[in-house]
Amino acid sequence: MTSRTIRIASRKSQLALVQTYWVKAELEKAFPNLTFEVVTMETQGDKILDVSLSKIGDKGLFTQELEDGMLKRETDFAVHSLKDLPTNLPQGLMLGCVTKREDPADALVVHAKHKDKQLDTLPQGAVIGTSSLRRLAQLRHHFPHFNFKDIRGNVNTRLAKLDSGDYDAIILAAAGLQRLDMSDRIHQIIPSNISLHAVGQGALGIECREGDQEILAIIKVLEDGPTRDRCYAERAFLRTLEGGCQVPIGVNTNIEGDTLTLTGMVASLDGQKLLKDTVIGNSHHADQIGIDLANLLREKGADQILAEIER
Ligand code: DPM
Repeated sequence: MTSRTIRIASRKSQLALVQTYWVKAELEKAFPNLTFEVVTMETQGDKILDVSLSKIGDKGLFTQELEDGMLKRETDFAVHSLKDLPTNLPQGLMLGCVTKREDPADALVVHAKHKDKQLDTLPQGAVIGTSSLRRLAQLRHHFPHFNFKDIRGNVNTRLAKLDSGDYDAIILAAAGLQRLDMSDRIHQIIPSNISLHAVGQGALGIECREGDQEILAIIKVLEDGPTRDRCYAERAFLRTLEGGCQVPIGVNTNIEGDTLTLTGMVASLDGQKLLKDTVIGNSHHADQIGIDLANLLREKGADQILAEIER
């Protein structure tokens, strides 16, 4: 095996660094003779903070600069939050590893003055911060009396905006808060019957050059089979619906033995239309399960809903 230094590409946010250094530490344990180095980069998504996520578009917003570096051989692999990784990757790159997933659910984080409240008891007109169209559509569907307001920035920035009184509550991924050691900020885990999570949420995706067997053999030791199968089904569902990371599409998966259950939903931005269905199949055919569910929702009108949003 190689004696050179293996370079790991990462974004600079605190969450990205926690995730990347976890991967580095695990690989150092597994391969004590190899040397790893983290190379940090800024992405478009880190730089443009005054524009709503859905308006910037989604083609590799948080990944492209890292991908360019790998293609130029400046780095060897990149660690991403899997939900930020587009379902179609640039030519020459591949998803080489999916790590064990944390809780994929969304979490409600409230301002201190609402510490005795839950989603059902927050007052009429409460200002809820999110820039996820998926969270927006589903919460509007169930709680049309809230006032939804865009919020951008990394997890720490968002928590600071909440604490300063700009919002009554915000919605964040439980996994991000857990990895940042801020589980105490999770006020309520939002049940999946109210908010289906994003494709890949809570798992890390490690991207590398296609066919780089040396790197693949290294990163594969961190792969979690059940998480991989679930996320492959979720990603096939999103890819088939041609949804990027900024569409009101949510999922939930479950795996027991070889049986994989995928639930997915597509909603209109006002939350008025919400299509949801479930496909169950063999986890060895994870992609097909995602494709089948996408086609099922298409028959019910998913394409019209998505086309309206695009306009
Ligand atoms: C993507 C979305 C968001 C991030 C859209 C979505 C949330 C944006 C927002 C694709 N990426 O979820 O529908 O709420 O305004 C992001 C987070 C994590 C990865 C933060 C979060 C950490 C959790 C994980 C931002 N990307 O969702 O609270 O690893 O899944």
